[in-house]
Formats: sequence, structure tokens, C-alpha cells
Amino acid sequence: MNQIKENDCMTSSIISMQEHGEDAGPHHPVCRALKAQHASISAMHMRDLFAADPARFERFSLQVGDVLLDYSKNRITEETMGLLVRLAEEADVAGWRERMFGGEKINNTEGRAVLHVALRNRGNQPLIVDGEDVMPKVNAVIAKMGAFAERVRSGAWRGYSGERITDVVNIGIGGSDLGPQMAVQALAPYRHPQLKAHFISNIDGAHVKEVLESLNPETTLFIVASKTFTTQETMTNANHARTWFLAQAQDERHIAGHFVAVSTNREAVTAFGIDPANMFEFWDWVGGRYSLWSAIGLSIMLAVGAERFIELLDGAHAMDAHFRDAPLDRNMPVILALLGVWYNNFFGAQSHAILPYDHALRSLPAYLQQADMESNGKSVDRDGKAVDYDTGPIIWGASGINGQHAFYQLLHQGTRLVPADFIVSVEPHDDLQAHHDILLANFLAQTEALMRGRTLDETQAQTSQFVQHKVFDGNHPSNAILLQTLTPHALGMLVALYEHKIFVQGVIWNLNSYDQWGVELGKQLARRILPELHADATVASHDASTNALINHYRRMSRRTPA
Ligand code: G6Q
Repeated sequence: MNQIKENDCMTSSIISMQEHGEDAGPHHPVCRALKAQHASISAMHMRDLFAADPARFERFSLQVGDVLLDYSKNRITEETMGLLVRLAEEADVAGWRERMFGGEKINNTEGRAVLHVALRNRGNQPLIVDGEDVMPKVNAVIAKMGAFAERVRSGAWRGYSGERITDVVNIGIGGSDLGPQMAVQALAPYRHPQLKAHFISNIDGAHVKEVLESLNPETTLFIVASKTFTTQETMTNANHARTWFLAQAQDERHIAGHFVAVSTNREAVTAFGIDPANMFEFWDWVGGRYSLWSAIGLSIMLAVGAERFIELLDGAHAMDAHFRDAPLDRNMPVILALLGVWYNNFFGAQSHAILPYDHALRSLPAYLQQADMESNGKSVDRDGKAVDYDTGPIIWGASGINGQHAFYQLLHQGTRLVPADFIVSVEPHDDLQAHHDILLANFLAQTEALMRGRTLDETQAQTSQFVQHKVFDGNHPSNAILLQTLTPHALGMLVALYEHKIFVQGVIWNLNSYDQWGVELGKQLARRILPELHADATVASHDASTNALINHYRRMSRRTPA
């Protein structure tokens, strides 16, 4: 197992100590105490902690609305949690939380506020950015989306030939794709029966072709979802869709009935040929990966209706209220964040698995991968200073039950520590109770097996062959998150829970979680390489590998540029 770095845990403690003019460093009391705590916990097995404390579940679980978090199967004691909460206090999580809710420009490198909480601020308390309460415009866009969605869903909105819309295609990528796609999938039981949702993100022409091939232009509505409206993949796919549509519709005037836009860039939307009346606006204080609550969620609203979409917002708002008001030691996002820091910075865990036991949540791991890794995958702090501690882990995962037959071997018997979140609903939407019982039994069995393991003696009692191979060390941490039912409200709570977890970790690691400069370089280079792919002269301006690959492509590609 990885050892902690000499300087780990210098994060918030240092910053806070510097602000208070006190002595800073790895010998700061919280750091020292957490390191000592790690040493003593490392020698303990969770099996023994459970045996010694029948109230361990009550001590380490928390219910917020319909979300139950059991975090008792973690390598913690009350002392550990007390120290981790002190770390959060010293990082000034409470202060940063108020700064976020207060509309301060905590995204310092882009000079922006971070106010996705305003999008689901169902209490309508004023939220101020640059001296302006943003709530009236937030509410106006929700109302505009609702009216539009109702017209499409009811069949009042007609395509150019008079047919009703049967298919909605969201064209977007990254934050303008993953959230809506995940939510539409998660809320499948609530979807309009005669309105199918499709998502096109990949610039690989195979994606747009595959989606369009089954569609009829007369009954298809495109949502071009792009905050900037300049993203190459999205604009290329949108232009292809426009050409495909016009090949049949013939008249550019028909575009108005079949293309709408979600963007912050009115000019570019108009230039594309979309009527600004059919543009749904959002604002620079909504980060792409935090935007499913905004007009970027239009495809969700079209799928499930305005009422259900509002329930999704209500759920997120309930989690926001909990996050803002609950004391740190009873605060679900804070607890999840601190447990993550515990394994990341003290146990040297490199990754964190998201394991939904719910077919409808199968895209949640990919969604959270972006939310977390793009937010906290940083190696300089908010002031640009290189960090000397680990920041965001690798987030990965897949449907848990399928994972059991694939990658769980490594979770149980590999050499790495992989903390994991297991997520399930108590009541399924379907009526296949026998299926759900098996699902639940496996969900419970896996967290138990990871925690308990199977000792040599227990193994020997069952078998005499290959005994060493069949021993399970156990002591692998997991969180169990139980929703009552995967309703829009519960989904809203769940997603907001993770958003705030990411926020808290960003504060503890002193990061700006809301920029993403790491995606820039590749984009710049791609712009430079694109014309070189079909240049006349041999390309020699890159490194030997890149040059050779470009030249190989030039030689071998039988295509001419589009
Ligand atoms: C998210 C990122 C990124 C973004 C996409 C799409 O936080 O910024 O994933 O959402 O690059 O950007 P546009 O919405 O501007 O097309």
C-alpha cells in the first residue's frame, strides 16, 4: 500500500495557519494527530471494530430525506472522524460554503461566481452576483423551458409537415451531454411514452450517423446544447444535423421548428440560424459539469415534463439546504468528502469506485468521473502554487452487479485500496421483486465481504485446497447509499450530494474546482494538426512520434478532406 507523503495533510492546515499567522507545517497538531491516527487505524480490522461496538451503524450513518448513508464500513473511529472534521474546520469549509452561496467569484482564474445552487433555489431567496439577484432570470428561463416542453410533449408543437415531434436529439459534449444523458436514463420510468431522447456527443461520424439513421426529419427536434456555442465537436455535429434536416425539409425557414439552442452565446446561436426566441439561456456562473439544472437540462424536461424536472430541482435544493445548515459532523457531503480525503491523503488510495446497483444509474459513474476529475484533478492550488499532496482521485465504476462478474476480483484480493460507494434503491420501479431481492442481496453481500473478508481459519473450515488463494483480507472500505426510490427528487439529492462532496474536497485541497485549464492544450494542438492531415508537404514540425503518425495517416488515408 502506498505510504503517505511527508507533506500530505499540509493542505488546509497550512493555509489556515498562515492566515492566522501561526506556525504551519506537517507538524501542525491536526496533521500530526491524523498521521498518528492513520498509524493506529492501520493496525485495526473493521471486523473487530464492529465486534467491539454494536452501535457502530447508528454512530456512523445518517439519513437526509430519502437518502440513507451508511459509512460505518470505513476504517474510522469516532476519534478519526473528530480529527477529520477539525481538518474541515481549519480549511474553513463553512466560510467557503458561504462564499459560494453568497455569489462570490470563487472561480478565481475565470473571475466567475459558482452558483449552480441558484438554479435549484426553490425557496427563491435572493442570490446575488455582481449586485444583481439572479433569481428572476433563473425563474424566467425555467418558465420558458416549461412552456416549450409542454407544447412539444402535448403535440401542440408541430414539425414543418404538420407532424408532432417524436424524437428529441441533444447535441452537446462534456457537461452539455453527460448530465442530461445520465438524468434522462435515470428517470426512464417517468419518460413521455411517445417522445424518445437521443444524445450525440462524439465527433466520430459514426455517432451522428447511427442516431440519425433511425430518425425522420419531419418529427425530430434538435437541441444544440453548448455553453460557448463554439465547441468544435458540437458545432460540427450540429451542422451535419442541419444539412441532414435540410436535405429533406428543403427550406431554411423550417429550421425554426426543428432546432433550438441552449447557450450563453446569443450571437453565435443567431449566426447558426436558430431563432433567438428558441434559445434557452444560462450564465457564466454555471459551470458545464454543474449545468444539468440549467437550460442544459432541457432534454430532461422534455423527457419527464416540467413538473418532474422541478422535483429534480427540489431534491437538489433539499440537499443544498442540508449542506448549508447541518453541522459539519452531521453533514452528508462533508462526511463523504472527509472519508475521501482520509483514504486519498493518508492511505494513499489512488482511485474511488462508484458502483450503482441500479440499471437506471449505469451512467452515473461516467457523469461523476467528469464532475470530480475535471473539478479536482489539479496540481496547483488556487493561487497557482504547486501542491505537494495528492488531490482528486481517479473516479471510475460501472453497474455494481455486472462489476461483480468482472473487476471485483481486484477490489477483494488485489493489492490496491479502492474505497467504493455502493448505491441502491429500496423500491424498484419495476414489479420484478425477485430480481430486486437478488440485486439487494448482492449489494449487501459485497459490502459485507469487502469489510469482513474471510480469515485463514474460516477458509480452512470450508476447503483444504488452495487455501491461501481463497483467503480474503477484508478491511476494504465502502459507503452504502440507499435511496427509497429513484424518483426525480431522490436523483436531485444524490447528484447534489456529490457536487458538494467535490466542493468540500476542493476546499480542503485548496483548489479552484471550477476551472479546467487541463483540457486546453490538446484542443490547441488538434486545431494545429487538423490542416496538416491533408497538407501537401511532409509534416516535420512535431516530435518524431507525432510527425510519423501524421505522415503515416497522410500516406495511408484514402480519403480527401471533407
Ligand atoms: C465542463 C467542461 C466541459 C464543457 C464541454 C462543452 O465543465 O467545461 O465538459 O461542458 O467542453 O462545452 P460547451 O457547452 O461550451 O460546448
